[in-house]
Amino acid sequence: MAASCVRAGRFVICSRVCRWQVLAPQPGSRFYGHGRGLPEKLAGGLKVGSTALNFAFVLGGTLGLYHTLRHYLQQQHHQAEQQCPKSSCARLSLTLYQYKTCPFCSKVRAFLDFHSLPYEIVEVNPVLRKEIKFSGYRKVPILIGEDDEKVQINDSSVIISAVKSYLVSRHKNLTQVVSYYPEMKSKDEQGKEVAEYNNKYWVMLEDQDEKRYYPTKEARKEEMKWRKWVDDWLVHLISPNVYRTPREALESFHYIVQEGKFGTFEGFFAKYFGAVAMFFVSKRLKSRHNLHDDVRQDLYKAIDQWLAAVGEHRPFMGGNSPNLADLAVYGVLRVMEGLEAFDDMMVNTKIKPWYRRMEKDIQKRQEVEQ
Ligand SMILES: N[C@@H](CCC(=O)N[C@@H](CS)C(=O)NCC(=O)O)C(=O)O
Repeated sequence: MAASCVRAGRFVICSRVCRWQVLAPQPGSRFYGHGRGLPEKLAGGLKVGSTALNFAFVLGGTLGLYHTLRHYLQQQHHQAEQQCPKSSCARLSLTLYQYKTCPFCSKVRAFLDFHSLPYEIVEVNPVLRKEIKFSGYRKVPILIGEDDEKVQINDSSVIISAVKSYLVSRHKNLTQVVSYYPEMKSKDEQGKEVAEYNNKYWVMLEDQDEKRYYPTKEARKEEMKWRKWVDDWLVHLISPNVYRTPREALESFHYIVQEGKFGTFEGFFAKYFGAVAMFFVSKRLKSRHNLHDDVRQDLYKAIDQWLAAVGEHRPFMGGNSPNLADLAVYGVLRVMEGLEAFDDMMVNTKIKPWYRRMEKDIQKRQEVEQ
């Protein structure tokens, strides 16, 4: 599987990726009492019979109560969902080794933020990568987790599945959970050794929890299918789109250098040589993945497929709250924020409402935690 970062000698050239958004709390009411105040407005501005006024008052009050109660119950549900049933969870510390602009890393951050898990970030220098010298696995993201003992977790999807499994498991510590995702070495088309992981889209659940997390078998299957789609397809549309033209490639690298960890010379080199190299690499990726000449068409088509899968009857694929597939799609797409490809996607597809809901949902969960 081709990554969105490509090595050119000692240099790693990555797709322009995510702006790490600090989800600052926003002022706003927590209560949705839409009905409150309605009778007063009616009485002040209009001549209305007392029966109608009473009716409006009762209706307004009921609606207000309903929305307040619903919001309260949703919060309770969220808190119950996030509660980790083991004492070791209180000691859990997490460190994420990342490139800020890598889509796989952004996916992991979206997941950790959604679950309001605190974590430290170590930004890796993409040229020397000495921050991950300790690791035989040479890609990012890498997550180091420590509850009872320290454990290294490689690969974005394994990280997400393993940490999710750990959060819901009643007895298992992180090391035990990670052992369910064994590494398998294989060779890619070029004969290069690559690491793959068993069960990487599978969240390990005890029988009694199964229904709580996945109301139906189809819900679990659907989540896995679309998480895999993100890794196998969506992620490969990012580089060809953000390096589509020399101007876009330069714009992307300007952002990468600004956000990443580069020395002065490295930064200069990365910006100009990286942009040129990546422009050509993106053309190679385009043919490797059989993309249209106009790569935007593939991006729009992918978004349409995703939205069709979510459907119109639910806010997220996960129903009333995002599931792991929603988080994966969101995590990957947001790496294009601020770039032309992102703006084009917003204008030429119907992704905006879902995307904004995702932003809001993650922000809301962080506010609740504060
Ligand atoms: N399957 C891995 C892919 C990770 C990956 O390709 N990461 C890129 C950064 S975007 C990387 O570290 N590349 C460095 C290299 O290939 O040397 C995942 O999901 O985490």
